[in-house]
Amino acid sequence: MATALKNLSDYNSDNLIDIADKRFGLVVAEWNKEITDTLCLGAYDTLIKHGASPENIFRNTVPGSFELTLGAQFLAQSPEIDAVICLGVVIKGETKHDDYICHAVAHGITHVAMKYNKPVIFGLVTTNDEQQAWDRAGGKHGNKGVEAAVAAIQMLGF
Ligand code: DLZ
Repeated sequence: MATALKNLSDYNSDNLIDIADKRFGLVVAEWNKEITDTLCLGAYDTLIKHGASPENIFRNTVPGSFELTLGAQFLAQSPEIDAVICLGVVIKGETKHDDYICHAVAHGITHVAMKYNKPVIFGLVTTNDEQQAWDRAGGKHGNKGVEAAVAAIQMLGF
């Protein structure tokens, strides 16, 4: 996770597998859209940088992070998709809604990964405020979308 000492986008690309023939499903929440679009771009650019073909990257949107699980399931059940990357931003509000959403998504996408036996990556930025989210979407803590894409590639090579 992001800390002041570790930039999310620092990673060692030496051992990543060739992903030229791999197909990726991106599920992107529209809530906090400007930030999730930036996460998505980070993930997309990283997949391309490591050899994925644009036609093998399928971007789908869902209304909010809570829907990431079902979106992930729609994609993961397809034999055409090798890995799914879920991207969302949940910002703490006055109530505990963020807790419920984050726990549901963490449980949900873990279940999808186990059910379909393929990588389903948790690219959910969970912060106290909007600035902290931007810090993790191309800001001082890197881009969580980049990290999510690298995690997908690493798991494909597991
Ligand atoms: C309702 C809601 C709230 C309050 N906050 C967020 C948020 O910070 N980030 C996010 O991605 N989605 C939020 N949502 C929407 C829920 O994820 C979901 O889309 C709705 O509750 C409909 O199921």
